[in-house]
Amino acid sequence: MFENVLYEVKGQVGYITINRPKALNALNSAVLQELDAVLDAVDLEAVRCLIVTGAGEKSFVAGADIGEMSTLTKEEGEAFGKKGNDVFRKLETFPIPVIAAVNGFALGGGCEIAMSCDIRICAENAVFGQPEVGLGITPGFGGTQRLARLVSPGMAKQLIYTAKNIKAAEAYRIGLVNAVYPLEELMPAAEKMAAGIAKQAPIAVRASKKAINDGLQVDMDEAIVIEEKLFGSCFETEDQKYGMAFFLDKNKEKVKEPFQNK
Ligand code: DAK
Repeated sequence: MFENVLYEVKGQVGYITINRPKALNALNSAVLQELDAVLDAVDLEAVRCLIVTGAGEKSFVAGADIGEMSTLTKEEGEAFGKKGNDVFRKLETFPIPVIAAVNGFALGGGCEIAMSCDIRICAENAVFGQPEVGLGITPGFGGTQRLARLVSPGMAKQLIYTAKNIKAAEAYRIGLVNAVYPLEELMPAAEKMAAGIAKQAPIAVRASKKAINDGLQVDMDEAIVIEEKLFGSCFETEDQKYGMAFFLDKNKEKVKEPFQNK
């Protein structure tokens, strides 16, 4: 359907591949536009988890497209930033979980798109960083906000102020990624995790994502109310009735059926 962003569904998992390998998958307006359209096209009845990765073996996303950005006026810069921020936020608040499978460079906007996903795993060749201040700009796609929340404010400040890249092992040590794999094992690991998510009760998974995301924006008293409401809503689902009835059924011969997403 598109050339800069590929989308494929296998089973209950959707694969989004940023596909500009000649520019190390740098994000230009066309990529951002296509990513937005791909997210709008995801069939949420059928797909239960997304995996985002980069085409080729060298790069996940090497940042926003510096060539395109270099000539922007203040107004155009704001419009480009908004386009990116809107689509990253769409990814972050997407109803189903999104796993970033980081296969190489994740710099600037690349690190930022990975941080907009729910879960990050990476290959041993991954390199993370926010090099923007070396280009005379601040991180613009949420890097100042998400990195500080994901690692620690002190570590985020160090990475952003020094513009220094880090390798996979350091990204793991500071909690930016959940796991590191040899490159050839990265996609199988992402697929295994996605399949593990897809077989759980989908409405409960979505509600858990919403509870975590929304709860992190407010204080604990409000957050716990958000959880209570989403927890309560699960009791209107057939999947809750089936899941609990299956557990309580003492017939050990019975095989668990897939959840119906109802
Ligand atoms: N943009 C455009 N092209 C890029 C690119 C990028 N970010 N990164 C790589 N490329 C292109 C290279 O220009 C080269 O193209 P050709 O010369 O072959 O035509 C091709 O990809 C291969 O790259 P290299 O030849 O450089 O490959 P190497 O292996 O030698 O080096 C590298 C790989 C990733 C270390 C290097 O390419 C590199 O340093 N790239 C730039 C990384 C970077 O600085 N990324 C951060 C970009 S800044 C905002 C919104 C968003 C942002 C900021 C503000 N607002 C408006 C609010 C975000 C900013 C960023 O992401």
